[in-house]
Amino acid sequence: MSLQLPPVYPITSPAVGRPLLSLVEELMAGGATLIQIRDKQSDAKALYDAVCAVLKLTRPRGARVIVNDRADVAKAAGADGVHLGQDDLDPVAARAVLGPAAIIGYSTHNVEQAAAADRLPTDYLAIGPVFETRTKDNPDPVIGLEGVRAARAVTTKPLVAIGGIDERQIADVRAAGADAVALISALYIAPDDIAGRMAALLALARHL
Ligand code: 3NM
Repeated sequence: MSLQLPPVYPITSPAVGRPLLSLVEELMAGGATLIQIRDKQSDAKALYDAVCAVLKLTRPRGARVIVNDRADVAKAAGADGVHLGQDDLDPVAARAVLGPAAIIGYSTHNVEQAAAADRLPTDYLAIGPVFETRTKDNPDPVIGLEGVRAARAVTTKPLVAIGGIDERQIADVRAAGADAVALISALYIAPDDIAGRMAALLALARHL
């Protein structure tokens, strides 16, 4: 059965300046059921320790945890899956590491990559950046809503739109064919009320 994505897929960021565990706690309080741990700075040991601590928090609540980039860390920690970039371990190799039950997500940045990714052992594809983003270093060119539509046309896999998305564009992005929106900065504009923000964005996306 294909993966059922929640309409809002939050990604953590060390830049928020809140401890990771409190961030995850707030995202769950706001209704998050799938959370990606993204930390480009930490080494494997620190990331492993962080993911293990996150899993202790999420397991009793049933939220699933996806580790950005590192299939080895996801496997060792017992996370639910990995989100791979184009320069990470390729999805075939990651599937060999993680086994059939793990969730493997894969970033694509244009229609050619999305079409190629459709044939790989991935559970969902991400497409972006849809809009300008200041969160990612060296982002690929902005693809716009047209890029989301083009990706939708070449894959039946669950599709996550990412990059510069906030409440103003969720409806358009979903209408262009995205099953979910992955968000970073839109979630953390009010660092004291991440739960409230998560809940508001989820309610908005659910009622479209
Ligand atoms: N990946 P924000 S854009 C992590 O294009 C990431 O694949 C992208 O953050 C891609 O919601 C991006 O703050 C940054 O723009 C998303």
